[in-house]
Amino acid sequence: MSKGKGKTRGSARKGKLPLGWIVAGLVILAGIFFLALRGGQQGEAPAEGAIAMRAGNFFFSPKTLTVTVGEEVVLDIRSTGVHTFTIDELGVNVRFGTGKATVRFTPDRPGQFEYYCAIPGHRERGMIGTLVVEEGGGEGG
Ligand SMILES: [Cu+2]
Repeated sequence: MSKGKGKTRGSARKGKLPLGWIVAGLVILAGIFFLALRGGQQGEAPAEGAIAMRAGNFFFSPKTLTVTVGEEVVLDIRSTGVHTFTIDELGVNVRFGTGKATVRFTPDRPGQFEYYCAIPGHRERGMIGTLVVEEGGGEGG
């Protein structure tokens, strides 16, 4: 049993990245990923899967949303002016002002529903759209 420091595995290293470099690379990648995650949570990035929407005088954009029954809908709204996002049939009615707002709801049935702004006069001027709720888990026919 020799306790020497001599490296006798010379040929084994040939053509391979030293383990140290691999570990360092993974640590750096993990760090970047971690920072990115933190940034997402602390910043104003929308939630995962959120639908970006703009509301203004007098429109919603997009004018058609397609979602799935039973899956939570998260709308990341940027608004100019005071408006609401209202769907009578689904019991959704959220009021917000200029800036950012998040509207969450889960459609419990398929179909087409009208969403609109409930501020007097806005609906008539174009703040209206269509929510299409599709069946989940494949087509029923
Ligand atoms: Cu409005």
